[in-house]
Amino acid sequence: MRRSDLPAGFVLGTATAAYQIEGATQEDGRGASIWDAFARVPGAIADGTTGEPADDHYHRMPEDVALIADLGFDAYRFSIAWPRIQADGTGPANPAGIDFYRRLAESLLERGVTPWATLYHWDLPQALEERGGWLERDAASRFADYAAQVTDQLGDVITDWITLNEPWCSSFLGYASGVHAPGRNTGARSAQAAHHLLLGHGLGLEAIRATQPEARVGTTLNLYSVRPASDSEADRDAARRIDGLSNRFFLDPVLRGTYPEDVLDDLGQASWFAEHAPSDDLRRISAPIDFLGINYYSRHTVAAGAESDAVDGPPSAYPGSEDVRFVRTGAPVTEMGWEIHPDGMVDVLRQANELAPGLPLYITENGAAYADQVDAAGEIADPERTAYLQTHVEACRSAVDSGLPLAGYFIWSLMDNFEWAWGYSRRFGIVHVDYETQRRTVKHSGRWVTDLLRGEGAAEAAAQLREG
Ligand code: IFM
Repeated sequence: MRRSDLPAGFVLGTATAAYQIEGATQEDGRGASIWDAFARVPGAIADGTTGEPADDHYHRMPEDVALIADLGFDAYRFSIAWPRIQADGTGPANPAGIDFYRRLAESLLERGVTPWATLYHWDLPQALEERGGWLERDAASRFADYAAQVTDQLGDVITDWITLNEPWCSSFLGYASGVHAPGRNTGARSAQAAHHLLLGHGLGLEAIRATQPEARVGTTLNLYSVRPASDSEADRDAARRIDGLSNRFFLDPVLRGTYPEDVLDDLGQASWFAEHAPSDDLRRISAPIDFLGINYYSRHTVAAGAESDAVDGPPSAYPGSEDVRFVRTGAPVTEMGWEIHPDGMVDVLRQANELAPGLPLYITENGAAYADQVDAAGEIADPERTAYLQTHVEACRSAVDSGLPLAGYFIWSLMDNFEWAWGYSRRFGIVHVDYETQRRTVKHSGRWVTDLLRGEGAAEAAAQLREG
């Protein structure tokens, strides 16, 4: 696989998110987010850690930008921490918060790397959660106000904007299973949070178009390739439900301006949506976007029948569809237990393209967690991650060759970081972070990426340069 196998102009980038890397959670006027509060709840995070200091990126940003540029990436997708801009989710933008992201964007541009900014990667200001969070319609208006201020003040240095990252996680992991912040168990009401998030996308999009007409704006959904474990009617219905809640419940409103009725029925939410999600909301949610971002990691194989550990585990993230099992197929999995299935990436790209033919698509996240070991020489050999990335880049090529409008691919993640409910116990980076010293070391997968981006031997030459 060579870079020249992909079309000219195909964007190759890497991604992170604010809470996962920045640290400095109480500096320069940053307010508390739902993740600051949730991480302090005993038992919420597997290893008992928080996003402090994470990768200390807030203080090491210049070094990290140099790393991104040296690795050879075209683009860097980061997120803006809402509580750095508005400590309590309202009011004028905090100049120190704006200044940090301006310096980040300018440093990237100086090194020839295009900044891509996500406005909401899960860090809702805690003050807004205390007013009901995403279960309240007002959160959407607050988000639009925040988006308008950020794009107004940073629109001269950032052109590519993503409104939301993975609203499925924010709504169903945050408000149904509660394994993510804010850790609430509201059952099918979590679908109302999803509507308010999507409305936030629609209102935010309008606000960005008004402040920065030349911006390229999209949103990012986490999509799964879903298939039934057998051809039985019950298993096919299970697949319909999981495809419905994970994929169609977000794709349809954004790309077609409708909610899938079967999913509203599964959720028992048809009457709430009839009353509270008027056609005007859907008109805004489905306003034209410049691209769709897709985060793809894995395939789900599902069967009828409840999970055996459902009684002891957290409430389902699939309210109304609790009678569905996620089947282990025996195919290789990453340390997250996620099945590796590169062809599924082409499936989800095709699914999106069928709804909006020709709309540019970007894989805004793809990557793998493995239990990396640092050897005696300080090297991190991670052949499984390299194979994962290589097969998914090859899947990009297949997608392009089959005529799908895939325009770019971002690796999750630049460096090891705070993996939400898993804390620091899962490593996704192509750069290793020693959390004791904050030393960054490029893993073998990172060298493979540099060779892909710049040609064979580039990684070795760069390493020699670094060593002086
Ligand atoms: O770390 C997350 C990221 O924040 C959102 N997408 C999935 C990644 C891996 O779980």
